[in-house]
Amino acid sequence: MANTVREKIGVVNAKDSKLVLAHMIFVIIALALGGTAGLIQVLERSGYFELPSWISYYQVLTLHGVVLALVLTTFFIMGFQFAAISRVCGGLTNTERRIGWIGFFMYATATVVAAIMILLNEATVLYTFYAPLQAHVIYYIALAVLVVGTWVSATAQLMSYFRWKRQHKGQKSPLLSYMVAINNVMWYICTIGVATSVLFMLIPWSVGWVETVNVSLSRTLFWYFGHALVYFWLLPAYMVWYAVLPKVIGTLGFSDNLARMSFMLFLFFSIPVGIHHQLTEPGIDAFWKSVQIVLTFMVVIPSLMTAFSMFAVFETYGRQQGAKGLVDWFKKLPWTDSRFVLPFIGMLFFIPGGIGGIINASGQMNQMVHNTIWIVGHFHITVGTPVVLTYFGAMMFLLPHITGRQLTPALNKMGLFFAYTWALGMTIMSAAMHFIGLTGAPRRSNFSEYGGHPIAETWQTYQIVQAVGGTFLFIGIMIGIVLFIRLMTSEKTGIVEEFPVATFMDENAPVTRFVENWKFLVLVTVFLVLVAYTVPIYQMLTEYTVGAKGFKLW
Ligand code: HAS
Ligand code: CU
Repeated sequence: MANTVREKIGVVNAKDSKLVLAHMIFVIIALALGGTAGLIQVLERSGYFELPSWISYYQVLTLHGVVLALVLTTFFIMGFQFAAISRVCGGLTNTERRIGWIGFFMYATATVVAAIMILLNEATVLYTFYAPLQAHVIYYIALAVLVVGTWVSATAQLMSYFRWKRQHKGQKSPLLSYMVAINNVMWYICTIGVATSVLFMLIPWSVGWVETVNVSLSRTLFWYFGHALVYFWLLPAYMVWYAVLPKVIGTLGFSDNLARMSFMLFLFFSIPVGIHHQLTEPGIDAFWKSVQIVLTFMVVIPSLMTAFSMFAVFETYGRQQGAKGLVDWFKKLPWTDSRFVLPFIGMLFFIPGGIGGIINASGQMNQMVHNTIWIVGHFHITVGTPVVLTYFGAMMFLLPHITGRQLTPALNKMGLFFAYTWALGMTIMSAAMHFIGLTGAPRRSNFSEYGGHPIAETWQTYQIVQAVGGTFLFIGIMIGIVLFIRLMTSEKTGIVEEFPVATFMDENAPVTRFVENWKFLVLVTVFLVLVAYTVPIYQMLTEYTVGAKGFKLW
């Protein structure tokens, strides 16, 4: 189809589709690799399986974390954001697309190099690469290139957004493009932390130019980035919830303005909260920990706004379908549409996921759960289900859309199976993790009987339950892989699968001005970062300066 026609009916054009597809192929490979690594871990932790001596548990764990939490997410996010921008801003220009390809090649190459270093056992430092664990310098360089690559792609997307704004002076920007812009601006600001740590601390230290590294500082710079990273994962899922799902089920979105407001709050509050990952660490005053705890509770608000909006959309839809009682609307939802069911199951998981997050963030309760497998349970029902099932829900229309194929009834059904198997496996696995975490079972650890300790003995049954859940999950992943391959290769019928984009109940209401005033947005964000981080970082540079030499514990 000629590009102009495709644009008119709101289709990602053929050239942009190639760029998106290149990203999505990495997503599928990452899912296969990471899912296999995950299966190996639950089996090893059950005590009934041991890895051969040439590969260690921690190497597999590093691969699992990096490939799923960093690679799958990054490639999906950048690919989806390109698709979304292209869809709503009338296609990328040649320059924007070229910049997008440069970004893609940077993080694609970096990913391959990083994966090789992990497989060579030169970077068994887990996905958080905490110092003083020390990886090979090539691994750190690969991470730096990966981050810079995402900056390049994000720039192409922002160019597109600002071009649209210039061409449509005085108009409200398309919601999806605004959301992409917010996520990218947040990404620029938060990645400064990890880039600083990698470039100025970890690389010189791993090459041997300096002997020691300031552990507190490097971890603080990591978490300055690391918490915002979890929202970088989450926001594309929220883009789908706010701006795609209402159209999928056939109703209006609740409020365009509310959605923008919630994204603005994410920009403000995603970054100055990283210390909630360091509540048990020395070298940070209790006062600054509590400041960041308060800010963490602020970042819960936009998620509650999102929950409210989604309930409103679903209830309104159900009542349009004739639902009468208090909860009748629930039954009227389109339970046979995988594009709806996948993200919806994600939302259900996010209710306990979010509650768990609030528990983690509550100062004293963090003492109980920190460094236990409860945390692993938490992130499997935040990033591991709400986020990725929403990504896969989007794949159901995106893959056929960009390849010119169709979401056939059979493939749709497979999508439903995929969703339910995942949900079953994840419920079993994450429940077991939460329970034993509460009695102290550690995270980041392979099977151990802890010398026959009576509490450790009570973990054993749950670790087997965990393995059963993980196995179901793995089966779900295999269904997903087959499904995605079929979605990209099924017959071409000439019909373009829709990329649904919602309109809103307040579609014609004027947009609140400051929400798109980027100077104001960046200023507030930087101000909050300075409030939260200036003193703790100053103290690390002047008082808590003791350095550690590198350790290779593998
Ligand atoms: Fe978290 C640790 C606090 C959200 C991911 N988190 C982690 C780690 C990861 C992670 C990966 O304060 C481990 C890092 C590591 O390796 O060490 N987290 C929070 C808080 C939130 C939160 C307060 N986390 C997330 C999200 C993640 C994620 C989102 C990934 C995408 N987290 C923490 C803390 C730690 C932590 C501490 C450190 C712990 C430690 O000690 O190490 C909040 O943002 C949560 C707010 C969410 C809600 C839920 C809203 C619900 C919605 C769904 C509505 C449902 C509908 C359907 C509409 C309040 C939007 C309903 C329909 C029906 C019919 C019922
Ligand atoms: Cu966090």
